[in-house]
Amino acid sequence: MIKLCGFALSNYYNKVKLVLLEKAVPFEEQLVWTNKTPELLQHSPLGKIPYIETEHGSLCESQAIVEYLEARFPEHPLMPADPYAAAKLRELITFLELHLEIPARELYAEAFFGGKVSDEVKARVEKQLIRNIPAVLSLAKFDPYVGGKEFTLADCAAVVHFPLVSMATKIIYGRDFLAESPTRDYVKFISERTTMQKVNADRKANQEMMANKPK
Ligand SMILES: N[C@@H](CCC(=O)N[C@@H](CS)C(=O)NCC(=O)O)C(=O)O
Repeated sequence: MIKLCGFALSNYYNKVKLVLLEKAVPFEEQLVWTNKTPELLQHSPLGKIPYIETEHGSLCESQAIVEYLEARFPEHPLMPADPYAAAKLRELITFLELHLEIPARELYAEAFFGGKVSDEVKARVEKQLIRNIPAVLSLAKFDPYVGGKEFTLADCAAVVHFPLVSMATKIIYGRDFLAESPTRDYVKFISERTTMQKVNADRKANQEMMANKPK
């Protein structure tokens, strides 16, 4: 059985978990924090979560994982068969992660974890986000799903990344950079799915556990 390793507060963990739930793939979860233990580094060389364990070995990087799941469990497809349509969704996922979530991630230490981010970093990230957000939104369809008429892997990424970008920019710059976009209604709509309700309930429980975790 697939074992999903990491913690449920993580957006990338939840992207993979949502894919597993949507595809109705049986899986178990193992709580792994990101302390850089030799064991974690063996599965994930940069010590990041999530990773999965399969009967063939482990696999990290959420996009590699979900593409593997999609190929290995063809039931309940989350990607179209048409190569161009599938590539357009991969393009969208790349924009959502490489050009939106990853720049915003530099703010999380201060926005969510009680740390401090320098004014220089804040100014650089602000510039990147102001340039990149219209590009991401130009590719997103919200019709009603982020890539068009069907629920796909792109939704499993978008629904976990948009809220973090909104919250982080609101906290750091006093303004939600996605406020003028359809992302808020979209996240609400996707959050009605029973699969996403489970992801969110587990995330909240993990957040409480993390708050009480010895440092
Ligand atoms: N590109 C990675 C990103 C994963 C990632 O950044 N995970 C975070 C948790 S949300 C993490 O492990 N952070 C700890 C670290 O970077 O040391 C993926 O898609 O899986």
